[in-house]
Amino acid sequence: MPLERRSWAEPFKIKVVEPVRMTTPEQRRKAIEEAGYNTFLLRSRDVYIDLLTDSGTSAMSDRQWAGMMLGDEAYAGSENFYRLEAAVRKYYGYRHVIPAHQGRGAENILSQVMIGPGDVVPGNMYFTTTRLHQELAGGRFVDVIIEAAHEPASEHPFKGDVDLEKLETVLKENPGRVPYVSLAATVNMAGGQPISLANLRAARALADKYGTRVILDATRVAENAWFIQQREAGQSHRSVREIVLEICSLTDGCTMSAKKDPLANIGGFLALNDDEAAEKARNLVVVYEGLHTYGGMAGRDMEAVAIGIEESVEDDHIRARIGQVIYLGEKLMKWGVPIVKPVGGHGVFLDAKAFLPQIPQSEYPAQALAAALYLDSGVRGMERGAVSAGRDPVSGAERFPRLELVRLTIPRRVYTQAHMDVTAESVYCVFEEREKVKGLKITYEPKHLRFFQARFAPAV
Ligand code: P61
Repeated sequence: MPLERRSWAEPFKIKVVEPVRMTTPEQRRKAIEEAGYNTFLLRSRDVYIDLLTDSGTSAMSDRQWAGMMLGDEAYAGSENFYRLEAAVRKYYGYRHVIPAHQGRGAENILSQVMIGPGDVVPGNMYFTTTRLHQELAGGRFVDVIIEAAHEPASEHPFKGDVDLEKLETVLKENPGRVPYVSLAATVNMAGGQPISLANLRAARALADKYGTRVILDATRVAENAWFIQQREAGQSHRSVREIVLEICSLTDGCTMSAKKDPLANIGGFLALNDDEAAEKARNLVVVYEGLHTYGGMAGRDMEAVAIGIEESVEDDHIRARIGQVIYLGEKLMKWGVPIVKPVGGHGVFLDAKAFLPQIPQSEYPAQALAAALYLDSGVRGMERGAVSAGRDPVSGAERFPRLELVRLTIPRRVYTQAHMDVTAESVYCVFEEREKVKGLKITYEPKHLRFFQARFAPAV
């Protein structure tokens, strides 16, 4: 057999390990019942391979841990804030940096500063916390992502792209009522799908034409930059670092959850170029987060974020990070398991509608599939379908999105290829027995972001 040589391996070696626990089927049955069939309500000690999220679950580098010892825990003017500010300016290029405890803290401040009652916010697909803060500020989110984003089987290379006609219609029909265009890189709810530079430039031009701003959700911007490098014409010679800087330069500011790309366990920030908006944000941050030089983070956390930002834009890092996600996705595709194509940046998304066609969307097939996968092997994924979409704030009716997915999210630098193999095998076992999986009904539903705490029981 000819030797097939891999072109890359992880650009790190492992220095510290954390034991994980295997459980028996009976233990898992009891645990998922106690959790009301909601993987968010499982105790992590009952989870074998935790693919709930890539948020705050990264393995920090030795440099980041060393940086934690340099925490300047001064209430005001911490040295680490200035290190964070310098990193944001250097790698993302924004002028003003307002720290926040995590992404949604930044979203709250941004929404309160920019959105008023009756405003309309177009964007490339909703994200749960982002849309909720826009709605709580009186705005209405309008989805202007391309059609292909809603089709799991579409192989479009940039499913995060904006439908420019739809965007222009929203801008034209709502003069003076669009505070900004809300663009994410990569698009989480679409399956970790990137936006192209060409499309971002065109969206920017439309925003300029109608006199509004573009705000980026930069949470996974380095992952998006890698896809641009790999797939967009004329970009293959550029570094991820250069592309990240260009993406940010096409926008007026960003919100960031530093728990993702920047490889930290907690943290976030709002970054803006506009002096006046930044001044307002700096004033509001003291109400909700903390002083404007820590925003809810400890000094040591800001240091970890500053170092993590630098590590996150390294080509070798991103290649291995997304390479691992693609490894899992390709294995599942080879076995005929329906997933969102192309494989996304931060996880593999199972297409629950195609996986479990016997379960109507009103019985939450993705929720049922996430529970079934946990029962099989202790692998924990997350529902991203009707439960996550929640209810319309005005009518109260459930919003049934076209995508009904289970996300298997890969934490950065945490799991090995063997963990990916075990995961793929478990998904395949559930797939083989898919007709046995039954639908669910809600037994408890909280008002906001219901997917986090809702409880379920078998529908029949
Ligand atoms: C996640 F089930 N994401 O993917 P914060 N923007 C984007 C995010 O992905 C994001 C935030 C803003 C999480 C955690 C999470 O419905 C959920 O630091 C693109 O988490 O506040 C977070 O950043 C918010 C899981 C959030 C969820 C909301 O797992």
